This record gives sequence, C-alpha cells and structure tokens, in this order.
Amino acid sequence: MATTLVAGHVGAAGVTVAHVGDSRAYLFRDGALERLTADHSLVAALVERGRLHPAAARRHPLRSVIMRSLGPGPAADPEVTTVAAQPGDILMLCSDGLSNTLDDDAIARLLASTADLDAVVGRLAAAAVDADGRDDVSAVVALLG
Ligand SMILES: [Mn+2]
Repeated sequence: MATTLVAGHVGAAGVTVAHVGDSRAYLFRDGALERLTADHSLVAALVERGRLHPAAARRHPLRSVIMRSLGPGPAADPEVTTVAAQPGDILMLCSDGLSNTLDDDAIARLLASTADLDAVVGRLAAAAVDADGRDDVSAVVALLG
C-alpha cells in the first residue's frame, strides 16, 4: 500500500518541511494562514493548469488521487521547502481529511480561537469530523519559540 507524508523540522534556518502526496503544512502568523506545501495530487495539477477551480478541487470525486506517494515502490520523491520562521508562529501539519474539509478561513479561525494548542488541535479535528467525517483526520500543531 501507499501513503502520504508531511514532516517538519524547526532549526536555525527556519522551518523545513518535507512532503509526499497531499498531506499539508501551514504556517499561521499574526492571524494569517500560509500554506507551505503544494499537493502532489491530480486535482492540484488541474488547478495549476487552470482546468479546475480551487474550491471545486476539495469536493472533486478524484481528489484522493495523488501523483507522489510513499510506497508501494521503494523510492520516494519528497519535496523539501525551508521558510523563515519567528517566535509565536504556529506550524500545523495535517492530513487531507482536515484540509479537504476545512477551508483556510475556518482553519485560521480555529487556530486563533485560543492560545491552548491542545484545545486548538481538538477543535480542528472535531470541526473536520463534524463537517464530513468520511476520512480520517490527523493534525499536529506546534508553537514556535
Ligand atoms: Mn485521507
């Protein structure tokens, strides 16, 4: 079987994110949400070519088709990105069960809803499950110091 991966490392150069597939990383700063990863998916390729509206991609019947994965073969082709970070930034890593269900405004609202990150990640998961509930939801939220 195959799966997706997103991983983050916080170091002197900033936040380095590696991903394969359609799991995502976001950086939340001063109320603004920035997506750090571009999905390796069929619908993302169609959006990039102007063939599909971004809002329609999240509901597309082929939205789960990914162009890169971990497995079934031994080779992986991760995309690695480093961005500058500052204290107070929030890094969020999540699976498509969250990002296909909650749009950027909803994610930003929940990230800003409390300083308690345990509560934030619970609210994100609950909102994603309430909105759809058909996919598993994974999310990691970290405050950068
Ligand atoms: Mn999923």
